[in-house]
Amino acid sequence: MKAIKKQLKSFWSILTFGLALVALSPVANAAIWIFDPGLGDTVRIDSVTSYNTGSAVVPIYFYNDEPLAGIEVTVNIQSTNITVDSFSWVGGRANGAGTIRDIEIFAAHSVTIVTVPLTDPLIPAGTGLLGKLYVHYPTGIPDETAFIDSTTIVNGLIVYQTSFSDASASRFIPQFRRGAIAIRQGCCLNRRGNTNGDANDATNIIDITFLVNYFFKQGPAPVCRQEANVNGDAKESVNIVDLTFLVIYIFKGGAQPPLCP
Ligand SMILES: [Ca+2]
Ligand SMILES: [Ca+2]
Ligand SMILES: [Ca+2]
Repeated sequence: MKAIKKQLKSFWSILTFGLALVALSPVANAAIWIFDPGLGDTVRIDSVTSYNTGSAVVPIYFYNDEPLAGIEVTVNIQSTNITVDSFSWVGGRANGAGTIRDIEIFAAHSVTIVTVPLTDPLIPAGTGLLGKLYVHYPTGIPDETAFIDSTTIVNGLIVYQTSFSDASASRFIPQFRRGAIAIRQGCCLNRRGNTNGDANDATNIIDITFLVNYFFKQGPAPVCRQEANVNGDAKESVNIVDLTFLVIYIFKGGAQPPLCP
């Protein structure tokens, strides 16, 4: 992530310079806003549930039926509990080597994502991932559902919104499908120990394997922190101590994991 951030900083300086030139240009002053020239292009924010892990990852998708010379997406999370950390283009459709990518974070809960291909081809018509938004929140807050909308308003004025630029640099506003982050406490059922979160709440060797993969093989994180905090320590820490607790319980007849909080 550090390398990406460093890269972004240099991209941002190039982009700022480019935007300054555009602002000074008389041609750009006649900036053309047009209606979507083809079928309805779309930006779609996914909806995710986070079980008190303190973080969430929200995929953002886009559809375009003509090649694009630029994408600007503003994402505004309607909760003061949730803070934007970063945005990753990895695995997305606008991740080409010749593409400027940048993010600008406003007021912790709002971020604008800008991407501009510098070299041909432009972002081709298609559908798929733009990238993933990383956020965090304090653990232990009451359940809430925070909608993720577009547009950042500063002092009553719309400052940033969502737009696409077509091949002739004309901007238009795509359809926007808002998403949500649901924060829920109630993920832990009966006793702790179901680290892989299976639907039967079973605690067995598969949960040991799941923790081993998470700690040592970059496997997915447990979705429920309280289930993965197998020894039930007060800080809800998930670490090697929990793995050891589970191994002793399953293979050596050790103590049962404690009840959920
Ligand atoms: Ca359980
Ligand atoms: Ca399990
Ligand atoms: Ca623990």
